[in-house]
Amino acid sequence: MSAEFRFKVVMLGDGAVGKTALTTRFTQGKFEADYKRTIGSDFAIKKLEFDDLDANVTIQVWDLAGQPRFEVVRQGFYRGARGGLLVFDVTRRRTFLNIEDWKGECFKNLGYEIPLVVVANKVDLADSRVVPTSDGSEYAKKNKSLYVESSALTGENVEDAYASLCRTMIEEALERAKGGNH
Ligand code: G3D
Ligand code: MG
Repeated sequence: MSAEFRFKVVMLGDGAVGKTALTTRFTQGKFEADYKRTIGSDFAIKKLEFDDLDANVTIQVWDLAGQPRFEVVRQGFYRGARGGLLVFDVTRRRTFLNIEDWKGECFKNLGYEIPLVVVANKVDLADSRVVPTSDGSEYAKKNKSLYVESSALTGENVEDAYASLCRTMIEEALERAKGGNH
């Protein structure tokens, strides 16, 4: 029998970097508005199978709608998260510089660190790209994070971003089961 895992994953990053587009693409259009929309966040569900690990994973992807004014929304958004996508837009350097703040807010709210994948999104816009691969991958390496270059528009590497994060989350869950923290 395969092992079953359930993980909450949070989408982090500035407005318009493609968090919702990535989530929608990954969950194949089954992005269901939830009652939480009224207070500023939504989640969508997707299942992935990892035959080599004999594992089935249910991923609950949480996406903040805009910039909620209330701290309590943020707390609920982060609560219980086991992984995150730190998304920036390769055509806007500011969004790359801001991922550090998103990471900080996430860890502060949770009170513990979670695996993150740095996602350089909109690589289809090659002509207006200003953040090169070297900058993104160096940041990810320094933060012991995975690095993926994606396009929610073409679908390039979208599933890969979530799937590679899943592998790390599975490893961490197995560590916890052996008697680690959280
Ligand atoms: P957000 O959820 O992070 O705020 P969205 O961002 O997913 O709403 O995306 C913001 C805009 O960027 C949208 O355009 C969306 O279509 C576009 N976008 C998202 N990902 C990509 C991508 O990989 N490539 C390109 N070319 N565009 C992308 P609109 O015009 O609808 O505001
Ligand atoms: Mg959005």
